[in-house]
Amino acid sequence: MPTLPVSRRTILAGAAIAGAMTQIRQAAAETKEVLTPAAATDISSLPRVKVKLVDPPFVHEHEQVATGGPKVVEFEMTIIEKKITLDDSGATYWASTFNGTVPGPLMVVHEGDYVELTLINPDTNELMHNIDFHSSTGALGGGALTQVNPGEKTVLRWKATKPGVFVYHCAPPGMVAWHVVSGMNGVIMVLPRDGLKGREGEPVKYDKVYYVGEQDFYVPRDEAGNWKQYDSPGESYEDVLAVMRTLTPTHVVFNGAVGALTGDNAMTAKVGETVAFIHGQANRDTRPHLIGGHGDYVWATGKFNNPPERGLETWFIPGGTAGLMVYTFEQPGIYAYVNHNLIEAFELGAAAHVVVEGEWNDDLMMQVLAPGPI
Ligand SMILES: [Cu+2]
Repeated sequence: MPTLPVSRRTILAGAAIAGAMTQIRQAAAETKEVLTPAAATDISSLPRVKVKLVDPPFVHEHEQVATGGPKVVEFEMTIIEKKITLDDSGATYWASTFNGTVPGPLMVVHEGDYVELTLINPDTNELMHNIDFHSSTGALGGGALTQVNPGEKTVLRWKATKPGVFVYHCAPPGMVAWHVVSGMNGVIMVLPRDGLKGREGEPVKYDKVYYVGEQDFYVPRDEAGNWKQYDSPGESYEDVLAVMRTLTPTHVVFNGAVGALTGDNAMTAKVGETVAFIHGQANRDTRPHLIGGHGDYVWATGKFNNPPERGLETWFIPGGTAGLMVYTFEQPGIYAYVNHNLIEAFELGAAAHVVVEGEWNDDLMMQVLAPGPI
């Protein structure tokens, strides 16, 4: 066990976690032994690219079809524990975040690239964190090699061998579920080097891409039914765990808060534009649906070695998975993009808007008679 400063996080880690910690460290040690011979691959000649991550729902600039061979793509993320506001009824939550946002930023690389992540846990934080990439291979997805206490940083490199959109999330021993439902998750997209393809091998290209991270939150209430407030993540831990164990979220939201992607923050598109929607849910099943539109190409479970489904109305994304839908807008208007458990969409918050400009097509739909007296 490492020497940790005595603080609440040590208490949270607790004796119950000691066993798991030992196992993880053994796994890390064994992984190191296994990895050492294979480390012979010389990547020193590969070009290095430094990517500046951007906040969701936006995605950093990237090529859809890769030019040149594999690269080492460098990312940096700082972990920030922060109190966020979930809605306008006063619900707040001590989120743990990658880079300050829920979800964490989307990363894009191509199959065969190396992802090199610098993960920083500033000493202003209270908790230990790490990162498990579902897209990586070995060592608990990197979780066993990236445990950082406040005041530490680490660098992890892994090869992107599986194409698809994949969840990444924090997974500290003994506190995995709590960190994941505290917002500490995101998505990485590993594109095929020659881009996305349909069932017949036709290229699938997008004009723009949006990234929606769906998050279930479990916010404690007091005896009077009011949202409880806390001064730190550690202080909220036991109460939040009690709500988590009911499996009944108080909030299911897109991008960290009710209304984060509606009104002035709505996504936008034009008629004729092809838009890719990446949707991650690190913990709970979901079923995205675009009201008034369709999923032209859908990788519901997000893995590009499988052919996409066509023309879907709703698609199912199991918890712990990211999916990709591509749609060419054919009509202007305000579309709602929702989790089609409509209670979760309209009562708990899982709804976004896409404002689409362009010419109305009467052939696709017209009001033959406006509503009026019978
Ligand atoms: Cu964490």
